[in-house]
Amino acid sequence: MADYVPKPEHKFTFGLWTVGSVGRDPFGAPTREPLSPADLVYLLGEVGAYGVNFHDNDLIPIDATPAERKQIITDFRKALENTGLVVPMATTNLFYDPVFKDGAFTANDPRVRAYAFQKTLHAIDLGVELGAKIYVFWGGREGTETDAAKDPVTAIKRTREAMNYFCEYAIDQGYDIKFALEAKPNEPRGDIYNATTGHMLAFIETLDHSEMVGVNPEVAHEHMAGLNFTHGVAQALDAGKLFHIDLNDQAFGRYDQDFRFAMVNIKSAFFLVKLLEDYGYNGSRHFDAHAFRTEDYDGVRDFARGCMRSYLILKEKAEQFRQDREIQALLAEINQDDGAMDQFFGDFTKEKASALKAHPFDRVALAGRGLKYEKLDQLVIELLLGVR
Ligand code: GCO
Ligand code: MN
Ligand code: MN
Repeated sequence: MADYVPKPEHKFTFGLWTVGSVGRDPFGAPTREPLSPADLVYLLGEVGAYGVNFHDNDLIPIDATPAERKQIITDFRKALENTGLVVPMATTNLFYDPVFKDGAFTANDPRVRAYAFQKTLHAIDLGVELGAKIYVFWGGREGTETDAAKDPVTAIKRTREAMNYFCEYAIDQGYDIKFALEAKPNEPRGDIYNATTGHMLAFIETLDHSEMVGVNPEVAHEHMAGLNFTHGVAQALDAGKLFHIDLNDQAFGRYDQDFRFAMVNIKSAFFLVKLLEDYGYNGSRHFDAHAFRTEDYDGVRDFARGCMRSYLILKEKAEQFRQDREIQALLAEINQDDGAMDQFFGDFTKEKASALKAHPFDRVALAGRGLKYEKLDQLVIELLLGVR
């Protein structure tokens, strides 16, 4: 049995805002004292993470003086050097400050939109300066509580204009960076545009530089929409668009929980890890979650270690699934193919279509075959429960 120790090749990353969460919620004040960005890097170094990601204002407060900015960056860089952590991803905070109460790129006020562009340009520069190769766009405020207030087509057009602009900016600066769009259906807005990973994938194809833009799907966000996260990720993988991923957990039908990875839905977490490993996803495994409000910083360490450990355990389970003779025999049986139908598939030809139209099928016999999925699924459950 493996020791489940995180290693750099696992590319486990955390945001400053995740382990740095002070336990505030809509009903209660912080339960933990804030730590500096440098201290958070040391904490992540201690638990064995590979990288740290940040929003511009997680690192540099929105009203910091140039001297403060310089000092923070110096301390942060030193912490990175001392711990060996890297910064694979950066992003912009376009949701916290009251100026963004009506959104950033989709705000109705053109001055707010221009300010959001300006803030993003500076934040991209900051991310690149610290080594980020992936830049995430999460439009938490890009939505509305009432469709009386904003034309949804205009909102999409404004988002497109923004993404086209930032792609051109990155090209113009010669930055080695790709953009990853993160969907969420609601929270903090009543409804957020481009609500799911599927929406984002379709939207990306309308961009001028779609090759520079992919997705950053998040477990909790798709679960909030009642969707199968693994299927959304599969679609992104198939499209070559899985640039980043936000791992956490979320009970269906609840508020935005940001729980420790695999804490609630072990089975769907298993199929997700299996998918990522089967298809050789080689981007960051980023945990966008935070410790319970009940915890002190030891609890935060337990939380961070737990995210990575559960991922590695599930990775081992995925390997066990591949090695399990009974499971593999069932899969072989389920997917049996004598090649007799090959003549009808592949590229369309008139002849193939005529032959197919004339072919006799025993529909009743086909329908009558039991597929053994019950047996297969029970084997998966037993594997996950540790009795195989
Ligand atoms: C959320 C989002 C954010 C984003 C982050 C990085 O629900 O608050 O998941 O945590 O991932 O802003 O873009
Ligand atoms: Mn989230
Ligand atoms: Mn996220």
